[in-house]
Amino acid sequence: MKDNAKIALKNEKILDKIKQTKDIKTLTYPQKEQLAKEMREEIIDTVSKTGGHLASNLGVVELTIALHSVFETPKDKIIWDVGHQTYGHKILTGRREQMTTLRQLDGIAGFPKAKESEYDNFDTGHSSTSISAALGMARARDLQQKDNHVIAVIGDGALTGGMALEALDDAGNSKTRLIVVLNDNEMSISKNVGGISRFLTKIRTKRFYKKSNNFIRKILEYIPKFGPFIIKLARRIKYSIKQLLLPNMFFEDLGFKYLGPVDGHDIERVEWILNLAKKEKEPVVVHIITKKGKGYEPAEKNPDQFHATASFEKDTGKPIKSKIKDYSAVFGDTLVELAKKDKKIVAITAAMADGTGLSKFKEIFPERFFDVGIAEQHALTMAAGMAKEGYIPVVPIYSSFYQRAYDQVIHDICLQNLPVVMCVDRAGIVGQDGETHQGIFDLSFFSIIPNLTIMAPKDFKELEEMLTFAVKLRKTSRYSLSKRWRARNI
Ligand SMILES: Cc1ncc(C[n+]2csc(CCOP(=O)(O)OP(=O)(O)O)c2C)c(N)n1
Repeated sequence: MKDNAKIALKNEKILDKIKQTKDIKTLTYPQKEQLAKEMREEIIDTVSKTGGHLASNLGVVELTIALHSVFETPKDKIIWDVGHQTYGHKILTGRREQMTTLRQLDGIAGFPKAKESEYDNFDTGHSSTSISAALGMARARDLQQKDNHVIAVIGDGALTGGMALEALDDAGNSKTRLIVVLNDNEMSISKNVGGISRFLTKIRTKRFYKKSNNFIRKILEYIPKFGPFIIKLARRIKYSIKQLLLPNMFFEDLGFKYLGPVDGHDIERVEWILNLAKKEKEPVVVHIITKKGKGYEPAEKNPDQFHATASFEKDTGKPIKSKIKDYSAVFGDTLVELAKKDKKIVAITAAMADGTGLSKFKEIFPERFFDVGIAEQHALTMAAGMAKEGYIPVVPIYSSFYQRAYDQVIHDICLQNLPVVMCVDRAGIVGQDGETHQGIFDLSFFSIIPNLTIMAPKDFKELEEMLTFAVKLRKTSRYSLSKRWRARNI
């Protein structure tokens, strides 16, 4: 019996044997599956005590193992988009023992931190940055004639952010060697929305095309003389056939080679496709399909609830502390009451309906509710357009994500003096999510903008009154208005 197999039989944890990422490469596939199981158990155990991003982390366990198996990390650089899914990566890269300190003062951060580990190649936290950063690193690599790989791992939710699309546009055109792993679980925090999401669904459902394509090729290879000729001919017309079957060849038309989709929980398949990507000399998209919350029933059933969670009972998934009423909930309830009286009120979210307290509004007024994807810039300029046409757009966004849309606030809303009610959620210190999520700049950057009234409620009552005032002020004055509150929950 091989030594590796003995490890599993002795009932020892495979994780105990992983001292460096090189050790993962020596494992057999059954051992890697066992490793995935152990990582899941540790992630669930940690997050049940510390709170954190559970469902996204459970979804990428196999991908994390495959990435560290196929690539020479940290020489090859992995850039994790948003970075909320890096707990498994941290466990495998020397931080397993410290995971009990996750998201605590001086503990392990909930997002990648270069100062924490050489395996964290780029600090993330805000969405849709990975492809830009990876392309920058790939271009720098080429200028220095180095040969390492650069891999951006981006979710289907993060792909809805404008910056990701700008980066795809540039990267595809540049032909720079770069790997983009698209982790498609059909979810942003809630169900993913928009045209890109629909397009990905189309690819997923056309999987039969790829399978039948390979099958036909294999048969043709057995036919002497004519077989290879037909294959050659088929290759020539492949593009047009593909276009016929997959009308939206989005990635290939942008200049990427597209590989996939494959089951992201099948480590062997994921390694196989990553190895194919590794050989490419041009930018390539590797499309993997995963399940958010994989391996933990409560999270599989309610991936949105377990996207980010407070501490919970492991056996049931129930929260340890019952949720107290917070500012977001008061905001949501008040807005619903106001919207009942005024049909012009509309609510806009950038993929954060639950977090910003808009779930009730969405349910009661679906036709006046707009989830635009992770697209804060678009959300605000779209709000400006609606305001121009006489509507009262109310746009709650977390303070740190308002940073994304600074120009839209100035150029599209305030300079045109348009009445948009901008609600700044999670203002102030937010603690566990760390510096990328602190809501500490909003007062400084909002206070110098003309035509903007700022209010900061100190309690729930003031929040209700200020929101009511904001909506009315907008109807009687030319001033647009921003409202700000401190969150008690993170
Ligand atoms: C600019 C910005 N807006 C909003 C968020 C909040 N946010 C964190 S993760 C997430 C969803 C990401 O979805 P996806 O990329 O598909 O990853 P998944 O969690 O599904 O694995 C959102 C909206 C953020 N981090 N950055």
